[in-house]
Amino acid sequence: MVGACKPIETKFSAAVCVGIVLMCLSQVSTSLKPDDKLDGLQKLGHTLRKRSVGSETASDTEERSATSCPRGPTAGALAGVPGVPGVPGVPGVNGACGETGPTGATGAKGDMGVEGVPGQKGEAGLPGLDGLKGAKGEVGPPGENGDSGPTSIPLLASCDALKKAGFGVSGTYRIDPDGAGNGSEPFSVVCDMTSDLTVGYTTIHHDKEDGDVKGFEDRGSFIVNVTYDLGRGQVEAIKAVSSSCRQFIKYACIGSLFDGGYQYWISYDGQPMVNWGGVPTGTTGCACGVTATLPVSQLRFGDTGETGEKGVYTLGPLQCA
Ligand SMILES: [Ca+2]
Repeated sequence: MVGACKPIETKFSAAVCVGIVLMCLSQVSTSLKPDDKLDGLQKLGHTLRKRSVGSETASDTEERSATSCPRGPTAGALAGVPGVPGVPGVPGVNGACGETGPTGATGAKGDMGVEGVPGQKGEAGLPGLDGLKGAKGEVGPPGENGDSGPTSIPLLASCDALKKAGFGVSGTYRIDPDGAGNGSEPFSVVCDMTSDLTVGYTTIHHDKEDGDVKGFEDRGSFIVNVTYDLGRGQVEAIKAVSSSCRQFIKYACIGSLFDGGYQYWISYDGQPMVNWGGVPTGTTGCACGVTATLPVSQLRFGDTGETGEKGVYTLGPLQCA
């Protein structure tokens, strides 16, 4: 605010000048009492004369500087009452602004602000990693004793032999048809213990139990090769200790000739067999139920090449007892 600053010397000088003028006016009013002034002259005459000589130069100077003041007896003015103080002069003009002061000291630390509003909830984080595998648990208490079953299954020659020995549950058993320590090693077979009351059937499955026949016209041109679960040596060993074997075979056809040599099967020894049944009434089994010819090694079909001609075959497992 430099512009607001004014030199103060001007105001001070004006105040002193006005004060001098008013003091002179008070001397005029005091001089209106001539008796007091005359008495003063008589009492102080001698002294006044002595001083007037020595101070003549000063008196002349006073007259020139205050020409507006009425001149009275010098002795009266010296004896008069002191005048009233003059009126203060007019304030002088503001002085020039001073130089910028040094930087003040750092103020004290302010109070702590108001607590802020809580922020919004953040997004869900990524799923955590899988935990570490837990430690191995303690060993549990021992279980209760089971029922007393057959302590051991005897190694017999066939399923029928096992059935006769009291094992009536169908399932997988180990047999040794040619005897322990003789011929082939023992092997596992499926035993059918329930399809007959007294007979246990050693059952040998294969890979062609059923299928469609279509698109082959010539006699026996549709060929189905049958592969059994047991090798030929094991099959022969089973047949050797069995009194008979059976295998279910069926062919259902539409628009296709069954007779005439179009459909036949190949025996285990490679002979074409056309006897699909035709057994006399009252005879169990079929004409093909001859141990020497079973099992079926191949199926042959034909007369299914024209529109509306088709067939379905079914071939069961070999069962011997
Ligand atoms: Ca053996």
